[in-house]
Amino acid sequence: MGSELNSTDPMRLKIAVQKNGRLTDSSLDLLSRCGLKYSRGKDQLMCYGENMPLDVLFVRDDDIPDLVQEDVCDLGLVGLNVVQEKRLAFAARAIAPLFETVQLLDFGRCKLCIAVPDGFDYRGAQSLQGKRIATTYPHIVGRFLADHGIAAEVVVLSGSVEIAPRLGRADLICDLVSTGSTLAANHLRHAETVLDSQAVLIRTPVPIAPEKQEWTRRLLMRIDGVEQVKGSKYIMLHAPRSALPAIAKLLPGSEAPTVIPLEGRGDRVAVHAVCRENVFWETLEELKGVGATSVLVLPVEKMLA
Ligand code: PRT
Ligand code: ZN
Repeated sequence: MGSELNSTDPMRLKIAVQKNGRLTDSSLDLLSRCGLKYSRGKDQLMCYGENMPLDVLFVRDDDIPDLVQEDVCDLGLVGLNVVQEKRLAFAARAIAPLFETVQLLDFGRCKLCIAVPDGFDYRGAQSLQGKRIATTYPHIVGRFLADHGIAAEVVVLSGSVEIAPRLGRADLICDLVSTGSTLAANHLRHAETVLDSQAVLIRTPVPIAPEKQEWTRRLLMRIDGVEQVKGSKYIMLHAPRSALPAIAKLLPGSEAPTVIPLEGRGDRVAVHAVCRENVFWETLEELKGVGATSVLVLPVEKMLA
């Protein structure tokens, strides 16, 4: 009861997260990695941050930009596809969008694609002329058609887009694809990518109440820190000083490694570096090839620039 009262406190930050879907686990994992402790009951619509003045609202992903637009939430975690569709829908109604993308996040990757039935002779956007395209993204598809000067009919569906051609409701579709297995199972094939999508952090461009600004700043910095270390590795090795230029070339995305002389080992030094990309066995073998020994690769948990 106490937490319910507190969670409507206007001085607490609110972040909208998908309630139950593909983005839910990764969104909550991101907030946990930012240090948020919360308790979530089954079917709960809101949960109260126990160690930060931050509450999580669980909603359908399509509602997330609206909640930020209406100032119910300060922040949201949602697919770029949803953000773009909403932005174009607002533009069509001459409404200024009150949500802006702060950061791309390393999950929820997919592509919004035009897909055609097997046997459809697709030769670029011109092949869409006069066709019926089924989609749940009418504004993005409308923009794509307008950009290519194509007149086609957009058939708006709320789901199961992939079966529209078989049902005779459309000639082809525009839908999200990740592995491609849904397309294959429905005898469709990728023809064109309309949008590369992934989860994004959105926020209101309206100035946040001064009482919430400090925690907004801290949370955004932590999210940035979590995103930066995803896939990053800390690498330690010993090598001859003369091999340093070759080692710098081999270490992916590393900046200014720390070089420490090794007591009583003449020319040999210890090298410590953060690599912004994964370090593969091939790289370790090449490092060995230029004289590196005692190579250790460790995961990076947190990073504050
Ligand atoms: O109930 P709610 O409205 O919140 O959920 P939802 O059903 O609208 O969304 P959900 O959970 O399916 O997806 C949420 C977000 O995840 C999307 O807006 C995208 O940003 C992202 N995402 C990533 C995907 C996919 N990958 C994806 N593959 N969203 C949907 N799909 C669907 C696609 O529509 C198609 O039906 O998966 C099928 C294709 O997958 P493959 O692997 O067979 O190619
Ligand atoms: Zn949805």
